[in-house]
Formats: sequence, structure tokens, C-alpha cells
Amino acid sequence: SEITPLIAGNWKMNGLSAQLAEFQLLGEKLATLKDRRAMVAICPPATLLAAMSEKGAVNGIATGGQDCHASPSGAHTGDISALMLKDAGAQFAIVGHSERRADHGETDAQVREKAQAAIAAGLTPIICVGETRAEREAGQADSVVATQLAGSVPDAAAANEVVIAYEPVWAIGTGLTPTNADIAQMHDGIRKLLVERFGGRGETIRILYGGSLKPANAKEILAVENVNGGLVGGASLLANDFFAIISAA
Ligand code: G2H
Repeated sequence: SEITPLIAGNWKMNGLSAQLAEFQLLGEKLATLKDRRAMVAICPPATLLAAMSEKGAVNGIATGGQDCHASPSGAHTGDISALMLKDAGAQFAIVGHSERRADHGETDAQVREKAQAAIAAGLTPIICVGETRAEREAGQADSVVATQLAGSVPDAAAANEVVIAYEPVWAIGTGLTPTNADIAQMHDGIRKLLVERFGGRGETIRILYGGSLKPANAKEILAVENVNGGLVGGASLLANDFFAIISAA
């Protein structure tokens, strides 16, 4: 496709300052990559965001937060606003990751507000959707994802950059992945829904695949129609693995 692929790392709740060495190594490896096709981003824990944004600006690696609050500031102990992520150098904010939906009971409506806040702060939200194993086995994968998309993607996506990440919950951190045919079917379906809702704009919204993406499966998955990059968890923590996935894009 003509859309520049985005390979985004999601470090989740991993990474002390020692992990910055791995980030440094990734930057050095990327500098050796001839005709790199993909845009690269890493979403570290918030504690590392400012330091990595500073280094990333030199290395050509964008950064992002893993969540944001819907409000720009206020009495919300422990939360981080989209403006704060932006202020720390971020370009992206993951919202609605299935771990947030599960651990913190985030609803589609809340995810939509967070995505809206990210856009308002000048960030690109990476809005996550995906079905559970039980939902897939019950034949509900398409309808679950359609409902999540309708509820989680703000109307502002018509005029602003947003990224969708399809992450089947049963593929996250399990080593299991859908077949390429299943990925193609889901991504085609998501593309259709985006075009129905946003018209021509929907043709250019990136749809990332996420869930056990690794060097061994990256080439084939990233080549699937309407897969415009990947959201990478475990394999983004090691510079060698993440570099191999970026090289495959
Ligand atoms: C899915 C993915 C990154 P992993 O959560 O968002 O994680 O690649 O470890 O399955």
C-alpha cells in the first residue's frame, strides 16, 4: 500500500533506566538501515518518556504514551494528561489497549474521550480494538470490533490523524497469531467501516496489527493487504528483534 507503515513498540510496564541502552542500540542499528520504509515509534513507561524523546529526536524514533487522561489537568492523582505526554516530547498516545480495558474497566466511550484529548493536545492516538478468544469462537469477532470502532474512534478522526490497532486479545503475549487470511479479513472489514464513516479520509488511516508480532512472522503479516504496520509488545524490548521487524516492513 502507499501508506507509510508505522512500527510502534509498546513497552507496557517494562523498562528501568537501564533499558535506555537498548533504545540507544536500536538508534545505532537504524542509522545503518538503507532505505528504511517504516516510521518507527516506541511507547515507553511514562518515567522514561522525556529521556527517550530527547534521544529519539536524534535517532529518528518517535515516542508515545501508553494511555492518557481525558482531561488536560486537574485532581486525578496518578493520571497523566495528553498535554503532559506532548510536553514530554511524545507524538503518539496509545488509548484503549486491551490491558487498560481489562485492568481499568475502560469503556469505548472513555477510550473515545481519551482519543479526543490526545488529538486536542496535538498527539496521534493509536486506538486499540480486538476480540477475545470466546468472542472469536462464538463468531462475534467482526461485530465486537465494529462496535469498539464505532464507540472508540472520535468524529475528529475525519480531520485529524489517528491510527487504529487491531489486537486480538487471545494473540497478545501468547505467541499465537491469527492466520494471514483472518488478519486480511479483519483489516479489510475495518477499512470498509472507516471509509463508510469518514469517506476518503478512511482510506488513509493506518490500521496496525498487534499481538505476538515477532521477527519470524513480521514479513508475512506486514505484507497483508490493509496492514499498515504493527504494534509490538514483547519483541520491542530487544533492539535486535525490533530492528528485524522494522526491516521487514
Ligand atoms: C499486544 C502487543 C503490543 P505482544 O498487546 O501491544 O503485545 O506483542 O507482546 O503480544
